[in-house]
Amino acid sequence: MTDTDTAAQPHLFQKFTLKSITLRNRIGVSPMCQYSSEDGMASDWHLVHLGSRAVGGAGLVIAEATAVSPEGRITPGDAGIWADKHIEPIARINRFLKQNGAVPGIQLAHAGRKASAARPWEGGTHLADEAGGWPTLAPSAIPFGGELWKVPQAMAQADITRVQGEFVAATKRSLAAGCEWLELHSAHGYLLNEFLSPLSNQRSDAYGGSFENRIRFLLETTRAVRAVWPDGFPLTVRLSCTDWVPGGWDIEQSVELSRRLKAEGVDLIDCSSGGTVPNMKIPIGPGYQVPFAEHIRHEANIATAAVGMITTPAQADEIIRHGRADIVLLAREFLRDPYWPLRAARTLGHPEALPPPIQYARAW
Ligand code: 531
Repeated sequence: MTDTDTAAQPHLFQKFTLKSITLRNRIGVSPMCQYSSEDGMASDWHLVHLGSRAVGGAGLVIAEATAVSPEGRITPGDAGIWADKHIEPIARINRFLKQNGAVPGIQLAHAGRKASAARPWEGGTHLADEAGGWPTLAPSAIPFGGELWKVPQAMAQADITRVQGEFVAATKRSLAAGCEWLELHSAHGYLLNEFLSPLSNQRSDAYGGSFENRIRFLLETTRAVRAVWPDGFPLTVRLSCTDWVPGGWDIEQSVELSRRLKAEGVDLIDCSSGGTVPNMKIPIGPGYQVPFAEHIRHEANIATAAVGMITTPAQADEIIRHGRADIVLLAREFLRDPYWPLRAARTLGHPEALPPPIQYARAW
């Protein structure tokens, strides 16, 4: 190792400040459904699942897709934040995350036409109402298809207004629970994403048809959420940057939408893809979604997160070093190793970039 090597901190371990919030490094835990809640409640599982990744050195820990209403859950086991009783269990987790150096985030979600499904390990297919399922909502009465066969109810204006109110109420509860980073889930074919894509939105009113109309539901929801979420706390939006289907939503629409979201006070775009329709042909490979984060960062002049098949420290550091994204979010790699950031600092030759918790120091 040369002097130059030791002098230069890996880019992955540089601090990142967004509004009044500073992450200790560029590594975040991507929201990952645990399907382990009863009546939406966060449990000891969530404390250990999220808490161990803060102990492992993540700068940001985003709690899984958390439903703004019972109807908005993907499965009966989803986490939720539709009632005040949900606040304290999340607050307990957030206190632990902060004590261990991570910024606590939450992803607010409504599953739209993909709601009312069995947990993945119970088959993942739609549940009939008699089998513990419930009626679903979407921009248009078009089923997702395949095993998600339920025909959703096309939302009336009253439904649109109610769901937007649910996002606002969920935002206030997130704040009360001590969350400092809030993400709206507008990807993977869930409700907000369903409005964006012409494949799932075939409305003929002000919320469908043109690009301007399809983005209206998300922009209005964002505006309402931003109004109650503190200016100093980051508001982010996860997008599926492309449907991977000709004639569907694509990266250029995502760039223009990102500009509009920035104007509404969104601070970062979390760049994912797919999930709007079944059986897409996706060129999956290491970092396959990074080009979306890079393109949006440069074209819309907004901070971005890269996510999807990011696994090695060198790969993650390269993404940050070359300005392809501001942060990386890891999902499955964090399931394999909650201490990934501690290991990454050592693999990159800079153990000083992330000291271990004092209790673990003799092992690191
Ligand atoms: C995986 C997924 C990724 C990309 C497109 C569609 C699906 N997901 C995402 C999830 C839940 C489970 C599996 C969420 O975004 C909530």
